[in-house]
Amino acid sequence: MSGVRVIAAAEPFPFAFDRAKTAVIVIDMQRDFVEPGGFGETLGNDVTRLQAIIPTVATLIAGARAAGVPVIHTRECHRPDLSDLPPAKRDRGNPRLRIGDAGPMGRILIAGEPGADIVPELYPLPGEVVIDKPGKGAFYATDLSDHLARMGVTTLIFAGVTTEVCVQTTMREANDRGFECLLAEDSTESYFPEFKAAAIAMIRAQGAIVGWTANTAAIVEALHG
Ligand code: TIU
Repeated sequence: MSGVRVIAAAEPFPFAFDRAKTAVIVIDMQRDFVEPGGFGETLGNDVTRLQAIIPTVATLIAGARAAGVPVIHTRECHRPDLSDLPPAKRDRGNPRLRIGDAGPMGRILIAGEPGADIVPELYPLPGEVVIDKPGKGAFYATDLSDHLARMGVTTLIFAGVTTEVCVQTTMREANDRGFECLLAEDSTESYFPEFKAAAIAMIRAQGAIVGWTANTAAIVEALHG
């Protein structure tokens, strides 16, 4: 279980990590972001781009589970009474439905509603940590730090949506907290391909200023190696 692995093909240079101190964190693979009628679509986005990565994320999750590497899941969602939803977030933009409004998958981005849950293909197993978060970053107003400390995790492998919003925010938060961060390039997606490309470039620029990136197949191979 222990032992250092190396992903030679990682960018901007090979990524070494201890499998025993690593977790995969899957950001916000919720129906509200990837299915029609959810939050993402009400913001005016084409959600089919995000649906396309589900099989690849499933491969990453399966690889982690088979290697005994913990998988952590996050969900961006709010309390039913909206007490954790600042007006600055609710009133932003001009969506067809705002957070808390009733949509075809229940109330938009509200904990416990069908739309706020994780897509069935990537559903957490019993015992896996699931973090409900009111912000874009997964550390803000959550107990994620406590879980990672308890688990002895020092390296995080990132997947999920969207690359430049919740994934990048969480990766930056993790980087500032001292975690080694690797993004699975083909297990993340954005509504805007140019934003995904830019986020990946800025994460690994300046000698991995935020972290590394690698393909899911290379990551899974290293997890098993
Ligand atoms: N999870 C996440 O990225 N939340 C967003 O609102 N993303 C958008 O790109 N809108």
